[in-house]
Amino acid sequence: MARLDVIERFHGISFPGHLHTQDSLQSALNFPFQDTDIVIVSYPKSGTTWMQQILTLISSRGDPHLSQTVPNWTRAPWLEHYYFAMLLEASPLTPRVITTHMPHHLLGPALQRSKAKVIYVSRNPKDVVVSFYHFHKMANFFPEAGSFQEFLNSFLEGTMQYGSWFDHIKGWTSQTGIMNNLLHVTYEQMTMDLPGTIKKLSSYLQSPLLDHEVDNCVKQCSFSSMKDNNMSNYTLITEDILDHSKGSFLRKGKVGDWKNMFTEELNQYFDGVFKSKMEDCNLEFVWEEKHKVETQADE
Ligand code: PPS
Repeated sequence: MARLDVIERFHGISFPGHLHTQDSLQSALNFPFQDTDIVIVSYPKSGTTWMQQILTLISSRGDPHLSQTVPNWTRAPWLEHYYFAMLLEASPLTPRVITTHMPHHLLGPALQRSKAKVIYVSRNPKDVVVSFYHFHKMANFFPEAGSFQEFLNSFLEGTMQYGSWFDHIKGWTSQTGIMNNLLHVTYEQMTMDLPGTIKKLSSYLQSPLLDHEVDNCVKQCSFSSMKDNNMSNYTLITEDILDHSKGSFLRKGKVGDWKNMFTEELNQYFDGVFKSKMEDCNLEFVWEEKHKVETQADE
């Protein structure tokens, strides 16, 4: 099933037909979650693969074997992909780790029927859109990216594949305090304090790790180690689907790379749209390392 040019429209959102069918999307909404399930929820390019790696390592108590022998999509398969059932069967992790990019208004009801633990991963949307733009250039199952400005417009309008970033983050994070089994972790927290984030996650999952186990997780979850690992760097995907000559899945792995793509004008435009779309959201974002912000303010 290549279907590289197919787009599936589902509840007003576009999904790549290479990975999704109407049946697989509908099955995701009816999935019988188990109370022991761990569910990674993210908008694309927010640190999903990184979280899959971290949860694999927590589950293995720092032992690298599974993270080095089983691809990330089998360890923590995507709920809405058409081959989900087959991969879930093959996944070696217990408890099961399931990944999804679905928005809350679609997946919330299925999750409510269980006590599955949800980990919502978010990232500065400016870095998300830059990462997604580069990924569109190498992934043959997405439409042409066009110019960065065109891509950014579509991101801000919420018309690109996987829908609106704004609806996604507001939908899921508005559940903090309502769903008592939801933990919100940011890409920036993982960057600033990976050992601390791993400890927090392992406690949330009621599987606290010893210090040396945390150290082993950190080693296997570093950008360089994941980039060198065929089981997390997507090089197993053939060229007709991911054109590796046009980029790397693990591209830069940096906080603030958006500054290399945004002009001052685009930045102001983005900030204006962000302000109006996030007016009804009181999340406090820390998207830069604190000392760096202070240093810049001092300059
Ligand atoms: S996807 O397609 O939705 O599954 O993509 P996702 O995994 O959410 O996001 C890919 C970006 O995450 C970066 N990444 C990391 N950054 C730092 N450290 C580690 N270990 C790491 N693993 C993945 C990856 O490089 C992509 O970001 P960019 O900015 O493009 O480099």
